Amino acid sequence: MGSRNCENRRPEDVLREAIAGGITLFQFREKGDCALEGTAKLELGRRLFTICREHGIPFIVNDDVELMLALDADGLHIGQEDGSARAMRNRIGDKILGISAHDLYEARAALADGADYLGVGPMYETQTKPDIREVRGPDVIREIRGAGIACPIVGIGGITHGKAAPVIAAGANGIAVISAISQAIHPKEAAKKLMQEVRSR
Ligand code: TZP
Ligand code: MG
Repeated sequence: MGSRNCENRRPEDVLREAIAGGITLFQFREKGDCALEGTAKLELGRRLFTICREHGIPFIVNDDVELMLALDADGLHIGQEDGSARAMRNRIGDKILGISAHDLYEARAALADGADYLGVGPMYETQTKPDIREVRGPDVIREIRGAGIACPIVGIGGITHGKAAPVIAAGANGIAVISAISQAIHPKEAAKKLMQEVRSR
């Protein structure tokens, strides 16, 4: 999540509520129209990182290795269009490296390049990311697991209450969501319900 995903609320408040609702990891993803840049992005990242630290929640930075290193965050997440994964692995040492994968081929390549976990999606249609690839649903995760890949996997994309269980049933360890929590009227309750659905599998 980033500031653009929080409508007219403070991202700090949304994050605090999400943590109170039970999220286990946070990724700072400052993207989209009017996304913060430079010092403003760094400062928001630092404030959100501090909140995560206070609650023992790992803090991952999306697609900005300089920011990740500047904050000394817990890890970096990159997509298929974000440059050489192997080069990123070398730059961040033993920090957590997450890579987005859309199919078995990309999953294998990501692990060969040093990914610690995979974000697989889009599971469902979503308004949050305009340039998503084809929606292939939880079956992609089933296919990746079927090939013997055992690393941590989170499903992502359009996951809302009622749609998390099929993602876990397909073999994911968890789910990554933005709008289902950040745009909820009550982010804490939304996180709690999603967590219950994940844990019920
Ligand atoms: N990558 C694939 S779908 C997506 C990203 C970052 C957006 C996820 O947001 P939402 O609101 O949970 O669909
Ligand atoms: Mg990216």
